[in-house]
Amino acid sequence: QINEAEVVLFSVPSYACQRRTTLDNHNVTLTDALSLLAENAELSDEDGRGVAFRRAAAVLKALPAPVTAMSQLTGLPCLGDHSLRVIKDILENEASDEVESTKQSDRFKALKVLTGIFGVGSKTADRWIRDGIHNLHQLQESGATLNRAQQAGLEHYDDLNQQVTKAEADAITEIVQEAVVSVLPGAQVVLTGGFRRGKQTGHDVDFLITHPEEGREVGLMPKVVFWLESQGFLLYQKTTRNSYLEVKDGPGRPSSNMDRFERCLSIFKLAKKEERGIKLTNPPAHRRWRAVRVDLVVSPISQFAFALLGWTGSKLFERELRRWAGHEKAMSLSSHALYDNKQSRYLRAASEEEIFAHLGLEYIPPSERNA
Ligand code: DCP
Ligand code: MG
Repeated sequence: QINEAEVVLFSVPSYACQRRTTLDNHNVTLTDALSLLAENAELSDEDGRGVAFRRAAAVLKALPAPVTAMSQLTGLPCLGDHSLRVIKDILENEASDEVESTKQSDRFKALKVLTGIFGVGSKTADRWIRDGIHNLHQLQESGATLNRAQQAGLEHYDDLNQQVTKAEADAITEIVQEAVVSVLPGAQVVLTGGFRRGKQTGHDVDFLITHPEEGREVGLMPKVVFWLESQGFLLYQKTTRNSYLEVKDGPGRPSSNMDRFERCLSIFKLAKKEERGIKLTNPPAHRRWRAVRVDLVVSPISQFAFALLGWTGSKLFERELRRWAGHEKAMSLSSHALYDNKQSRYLRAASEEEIFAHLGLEYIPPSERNA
């Protein structure tokens, strides 16, 4: 006979955007294992399997206590046979053979090292591995052609694979703010991505820039980039132009999930803390700066709420919002707009709260979007 007082039963709604997921994860061992399998699937171009593992991990992240027995998982959504097997192995044997052997496999290790280069995706890494390239040394010896992004990525490999701290993100925020108001007074800068969700570290720093008067943001990015470049803050940058047009890119023409804002992928040269405020000229032998990945996005104010929601993440939370919109509400959500397929019209919103309301969802603040 089961003593009900001893077994904590959990209940979670099935879409991550219906749940509150803080950074307080009570099941780190399990979610790390499932995330590693997700990463391996994504690196192997098996996105479907990747999403399945990500969803399973996200369900465990939302639980209010550690899982101690398989019986607690009965009735929980998104836990497929494969994920359940991995969880069972870890609960019973403290580790999963599949996870451990994946972690140790030469292919996974090579994919991690090579995609750790900024500008290198899983397809390029896979091609290189087939050519016998498994590490940075072999890549440099191979004579493989690298594009400008990959060259910068290789050059700053160690810095870019070191987590960015909140303090560094704040220092970069000040620089970006100075650049933006210098070239367009009244323009606004918001820190997005993981830092907006309350994370203390991240792989990059993400910013969204707008101006309260529609249209004033046009042409802003090149000016910001020029300002940053002339002050010596950029080690690399590539700007892509805004290509979003409601009529052309509307629901009748669904393109990719990639949004079409004016966007700058960059690598910042950030002075070390003790050096900030001192102008960087010739760095001495022991470097006084580090390279940091920074993404800048410019949005017109009319799309700002959608852009903010779309750039705050987490990636799974975003994916689940779009799936909820499409499957449950017959709506199409992007970082630009929300379209109601039944009413055949766009639903405007001036805040994230309004978008959640349009979607029939309870508002989830950024700190609880860590699915
Ligand atoms: N995003 C997007 N489209 C892209 C890239 C990102 O919509 N092409 C969104 C989803 C992410 C957010 O922007 O949550 C920021 O992207 P990151 O890859 O920087 O993700 P995080 O900031 O969440 O993670 P990290 O802390 O590792 O930087
Ligand atoms: Mg980020």
